Amino acid sequence: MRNIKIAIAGNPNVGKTTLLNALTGSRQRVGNWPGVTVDRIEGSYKHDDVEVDVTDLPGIYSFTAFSIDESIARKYILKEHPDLIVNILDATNLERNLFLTTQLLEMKVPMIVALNMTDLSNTEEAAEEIEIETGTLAAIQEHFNGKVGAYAYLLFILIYAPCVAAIAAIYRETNLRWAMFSTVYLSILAWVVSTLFYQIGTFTDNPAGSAMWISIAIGTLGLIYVSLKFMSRRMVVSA
Ligand SMILES: Nc1nc2c(ncn2[C@@H]2O[C@H](COP(=O)(O)OP(=O)(O)OP(=O)(O)O)[C@@H](O)[C@H]2O)c(=O)[nH]1
Ligand SMILES: [Mg+2]
Repeated sequence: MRNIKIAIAGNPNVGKTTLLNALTGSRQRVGNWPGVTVDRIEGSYKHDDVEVDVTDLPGIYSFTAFSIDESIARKYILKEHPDLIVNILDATNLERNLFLTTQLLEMKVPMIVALNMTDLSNTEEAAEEIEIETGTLAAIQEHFNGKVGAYAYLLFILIYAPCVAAIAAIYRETNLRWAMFSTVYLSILAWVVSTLFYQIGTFTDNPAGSAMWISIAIGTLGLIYVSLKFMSRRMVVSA
């Protein structure tokens, strides 16, 4: 029977032991922190008529500093001559992970580069793109529960109080009362419109709650209408 040796290499905490366990059916310890595997772990499985020995190396960032983990990994690759290296990369941290890949390439051993953690990469990339913490993005996703919430929030932002410069301009062109009125009026209108949008959009999730909020929003709109009518009559009378 033919025998081949595979070494799994990569940064700490990228899923090397998880792959070894999946391939060989062993139950080595995996954990969501770096340095879970500090020694090399071996396992084997059969594929057709080939016996495959898999070695899970300790997680390292490079071969430049001489820590014990790095020397275990380096010695293994240079002395045991694996037939193949499987270099696992954390897809959410490609730049850092690829540094080790360049050093592995220089060792001239056939290599497969495998992208792991691809299920996490969307959130993390999106968070990086708009320069916020991943946790913030997760919180936004949780609180906005989908598209309806996000659109409702957009509506609110679009309508609500004008910025300070615009309020100042209104004040200059008219008077303080009118500036204050438009600020309060637009904020309430923004709340009414976004609430109506959100509650109608998610009505089936909680019909009773939505019906209550829709009535409150329509009631508020009615109240604004009545008070505007009342105020305009008073203005006409006083004029
Ligand atoms: N979300 C996600 N988690 C993964 C994936 N692969 C592994 N994990 C988790 O990532 C953590 C680290 O996995 P390990 O297999 O211990 O990683 P390792 O590379 O052996 O880590 P060290 O031994 O510390 O170098 C564990 O909690 C795994 O369950 C993946 O594709 N997606
Ligand atoms: Mg491990």
